[in-house]
Amino acid sequence: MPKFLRSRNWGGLLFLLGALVLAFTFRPWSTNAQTSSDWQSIAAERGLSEADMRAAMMTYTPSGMLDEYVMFASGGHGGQVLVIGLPSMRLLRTIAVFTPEPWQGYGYGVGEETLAGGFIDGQEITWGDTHHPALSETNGEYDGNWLFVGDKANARVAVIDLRDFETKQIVHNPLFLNDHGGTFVTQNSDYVIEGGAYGLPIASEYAPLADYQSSYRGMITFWRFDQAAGRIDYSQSFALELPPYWQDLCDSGKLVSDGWIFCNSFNTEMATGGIQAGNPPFEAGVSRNTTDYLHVINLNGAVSVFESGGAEMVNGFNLIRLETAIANNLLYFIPEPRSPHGVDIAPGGDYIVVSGKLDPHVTIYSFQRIMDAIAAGTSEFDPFGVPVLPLETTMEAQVELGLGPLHTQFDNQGYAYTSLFLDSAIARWSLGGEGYRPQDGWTLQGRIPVQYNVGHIAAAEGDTTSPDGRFLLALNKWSVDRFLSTGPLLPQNFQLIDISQPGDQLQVLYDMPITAAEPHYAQIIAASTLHAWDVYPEVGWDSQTQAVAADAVQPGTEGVTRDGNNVTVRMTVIRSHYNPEWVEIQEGDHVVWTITSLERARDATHGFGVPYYNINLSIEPGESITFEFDATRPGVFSWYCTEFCSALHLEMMGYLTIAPSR
Ligand code: K7E
Ligand code: CUA
Repeated sequence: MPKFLRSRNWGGLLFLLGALVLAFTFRPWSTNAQTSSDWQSIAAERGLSEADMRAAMMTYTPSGMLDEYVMFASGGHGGQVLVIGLPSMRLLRTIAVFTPEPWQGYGYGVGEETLAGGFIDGQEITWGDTHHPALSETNGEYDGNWLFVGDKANARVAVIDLRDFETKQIVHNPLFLNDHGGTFVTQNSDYVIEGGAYGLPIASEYAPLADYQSSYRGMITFWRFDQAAGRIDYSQSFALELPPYWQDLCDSGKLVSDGWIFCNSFNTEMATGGIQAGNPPFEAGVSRNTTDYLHVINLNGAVSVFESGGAEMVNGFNLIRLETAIANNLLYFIPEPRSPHGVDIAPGGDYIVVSGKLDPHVTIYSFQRIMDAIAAGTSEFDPFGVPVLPLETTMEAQVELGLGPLHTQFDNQGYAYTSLFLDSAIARWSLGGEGYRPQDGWTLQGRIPVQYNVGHIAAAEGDTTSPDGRFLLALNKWSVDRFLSTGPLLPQNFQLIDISQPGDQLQVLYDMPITAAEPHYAQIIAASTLHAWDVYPEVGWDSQTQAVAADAVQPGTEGVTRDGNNVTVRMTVIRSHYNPEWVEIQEGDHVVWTITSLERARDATHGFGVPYYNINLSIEPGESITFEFDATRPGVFSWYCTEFCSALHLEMMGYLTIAPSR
């Protein structure tokens, strides 16, 4: 029998159910009252337990009722972000980030400039691997303004504007070609942090693997975010050179630890693989050591060094060299057991939790103890001269949780939650520190199985200084038998878990298949903090600049004009027609085409799909879009509206005729 059914709260719930049944049964005004036998027979027919019915009541969201939370989940190598409502687990929208996406018109007439910001040395890249989304923060609380997300594949960072849920900027640090520990923000979003991943020669120039120690390096990038502009300021951003260990995940200090960054690492062995040459494979070579290094980085100090000219310009980007970092006390290491993955800062900023994939414990470091150890000095250094602080004096506690601990989240009751990849479970444990649960100490409180092989977990407002508790999401890598088979490629499984009850009472409430590559991480924000626009604020809006476009088309000024081979099309759109409906041009023309939506009604979006020329726009109410193309193929092209916008939507079309040149 599940724990939950034995709990005291079940009695309360039964009472509530009973009361509801009575209320419905005796509603004199009701013409189709539900009886208790209806409830019971439906449950019996479908084989639902009382716990199932509780889960349904906690998640079921009738038509018209809105969700309390919004979750932003990365979309893995689908290169996008998924927006999901909680507790209903309804997919609200996808946000195209690193990958063109036709519904949003992203890469098919709009967003080209944004996507091009992420091309590397002119190389067109049309996919990304989003791992860690980060909501912008003010004073350590999500403020609902911006979302950042990193691309592990190509070491890029994107900025998404949460007024219209669109990607506005993609940046790439030309010194490095992969990342993982990104994105994380400082508590006022001054910096967006992008930690490196696998060791590489700086700027990915050629160096043989035999020269790994001398020529390869690790890296962390601090992207300066300009809140007023809503953009990363490339010139004020800088990177820090690190030894060629594999930096894994990072988290940003907060409150007492504001201004410090923590990254775990692996491969302090500096293994270079080579299974084909008889060497141990990476998986073995990288896990030989019993400890790797927690990186403790003094960001405030690094900013001072950068501002006083301590960075070098390398390949067009500001880089603080490793020697400079060591000389200015910017970098310290602390041993962390074993093959670590995941570093998470407690809500008070006072504890740092590290998991070791091959260690059944989580290790908790105290920020105060780390500061004391730095002040005391050390006589130990890594091979690159980085000071190594002792594990014994900086560690606050270790808690044994189970096999394969990865990632930790926090709630409002002084509990922490850690995913157990190998055990396919979530462990709840108490933070024994002051302000958390000193009465319980640092102890395991309970575990709940999840299906299966959980990676990250995300708690409601979980990365803020004041998490909400209530809900925790398990981002499971494997779904195996949870859903009907759709062939050999299976979805991931998101499971929503109720964490509102104390001790070992935890319940899985909902399973949601995710069919858009592998989400790695998610953040969950109270829906009331978001202030998305219903429609663009004014007619003629340019969503790139978030202001009225200078070239927006005024009604009455529509038409097609020509200057030599350059054709300008000025078009408006409103239900259910385009104006003009004919665009007659010549082969060889270069066309600049602006479409302005005159719509002010919510949800009155129009599309603009043109065959052959690979153009498809989403023109949202008030939006103005300008795109260009070369009329290379003569013929007749019927464009049409791709959104079913009105009863006469099918009539919403027009003809582009391109006469052959002679
Ligand atoms: Cu999948 Cu954070 Cu990239 Cu762990 S990461 S699971
Ligand atoms: Cu406009 Cu359909």
